Amino acid sequence: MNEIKGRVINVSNRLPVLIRKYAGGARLERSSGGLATALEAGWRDQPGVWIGWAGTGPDENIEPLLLRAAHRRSYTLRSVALTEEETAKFYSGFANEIIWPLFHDMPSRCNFDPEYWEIYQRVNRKFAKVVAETAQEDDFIWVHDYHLMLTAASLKEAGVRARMGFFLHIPFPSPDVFEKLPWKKPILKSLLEFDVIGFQGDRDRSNFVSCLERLLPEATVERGSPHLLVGLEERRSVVGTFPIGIDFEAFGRDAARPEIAAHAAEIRKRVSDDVLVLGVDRLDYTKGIPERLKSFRLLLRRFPEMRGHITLVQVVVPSREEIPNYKHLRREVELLVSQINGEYTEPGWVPVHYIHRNLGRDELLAYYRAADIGLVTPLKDGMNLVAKEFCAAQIDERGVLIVSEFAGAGPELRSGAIVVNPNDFAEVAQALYDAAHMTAEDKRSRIRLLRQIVKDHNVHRWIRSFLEAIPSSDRTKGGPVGDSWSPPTPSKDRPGQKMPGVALVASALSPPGRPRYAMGKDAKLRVMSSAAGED
Ligand code: ADQ
Repeated sequence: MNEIKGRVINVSNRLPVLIRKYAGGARLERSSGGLATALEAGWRDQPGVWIGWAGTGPDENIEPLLLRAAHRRSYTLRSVALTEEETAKFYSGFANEIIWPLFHDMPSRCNFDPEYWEIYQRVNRKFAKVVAETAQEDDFIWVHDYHLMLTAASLKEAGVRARMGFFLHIPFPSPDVFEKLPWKKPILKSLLEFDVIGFQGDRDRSNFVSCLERLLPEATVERGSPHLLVGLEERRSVVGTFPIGIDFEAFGRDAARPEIAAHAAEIRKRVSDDVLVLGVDRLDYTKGIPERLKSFRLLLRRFPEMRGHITLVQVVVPSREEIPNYKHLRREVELLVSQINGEYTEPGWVPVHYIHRNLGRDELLAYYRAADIGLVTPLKDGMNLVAKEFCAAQIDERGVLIVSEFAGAGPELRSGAIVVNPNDFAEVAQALYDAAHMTAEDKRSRIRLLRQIVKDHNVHRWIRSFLEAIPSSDRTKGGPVGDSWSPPTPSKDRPGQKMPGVALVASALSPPGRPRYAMGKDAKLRVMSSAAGED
């Protein structure tokens, strides 16, 4: 590992704690979402600093609350205050009305308001200022996610000499989608100011490289081992794939507690003691919740014998409620739930149980343990930690995971999961039917495989592998190759600086075709015709 002599300074839009104001004062809450969950778990015992927004404005004295939050942690917390305008135009605006939909391949949902870009630049400089006040030369600055893609350039302008890395938790889109962004070149160039740039999967890294080829042809790409090395002018960046994981041991250990088992048994008794299907998501249009509900409705239509025997519990945590797209989504989901329940409920059986709130960790674990099928069907997702949490909590080795091919977790877990296209309602309905009829033996062998993968690719390994990719400081300035690097492979066809052609690298990295799943020998398979016209 490249030794970090100083501290690791994590920088993300949100701190792991959120300060929520109410009439009589303010209180601390846990931030929701995958980034906070993963980093909190991975960083639990590590020293360092975490810089981010606590949900508060400039005139609020939150120091005592932050000190209290840091008391139980091994790292300190520093907040970046945002004004109301910045919250609206940087966070809700540029980050969540432009980059979030665009990077999830939904450009028609983007609102390319030029003012958002102005404020995005301003807030990135603001974060960089706080980091510059905190960082020392031998620290490593690790910036997380799409909110902060411009910070490296500002940090350098401020004279910061520490090494810097960036990890994108969400997907990186293909050039045809990315090029719609009016500010595409400054964003690509700013990313190349980081010493390490990390993506969730090969698909994302390959898209990034293809975007460089199309939009910054002057950039050079060399293949190192295991990462790529991208050069622009005098600079070089390591570009790698680092699939994020969870704290497998902690999940498994906590799921095994007797009170969780008792709670899970209670859920099964009250909700369904037959087949219980579980969906857990932030309420976000990328998570494919309406599509999932339509697939479940199709299952009930196509397989009447399943009625009364299969129940979907859909848990959603409220998210980004100030953005219009999210308000519509909530209404759409609630309408679908009530339509399905209105159509199919029978005495003693409600087909969809809908929970709209943040669950505590113990309650979440109890639902994971209670479930027979984990249904994780985002339309697009960087990784999706719910898929991994579900596997880790399956200590009884009886749960089946159905996962979208468009989540980072899809390719990673394909050997044990049923992989589906979330837009193909018939396929998802069939997968549910198959999972419900899978033999105990087949279920056990699949979930064992999955648990092994999730255990091996855990959050600690993710952190280690990212930090190991940090090049020595001379390397980033085009100096000699550092210890952790294999020499780049020169192109035979086109000798010179430029790698086999960026396109060649990109195609070599493309994920293989989607595998079909194999059914257990006793499962009752049915061939379904197209669902056209039914939904
Ligand atoms: P998210 O889009 O937030 O993360 P995900 O990875 O699924 O998505 O993480 C969600 C987290 O929130 C999970 O830890 C889950 O347990 C928790 N959660 C969801 N609903 C909940 C509820 N109702 N109550 C309590 N907890 C709930 C982003 C990217 C992902 C990527 C992560 C980490 O979009 O693709 O996997 O970052 O890199």
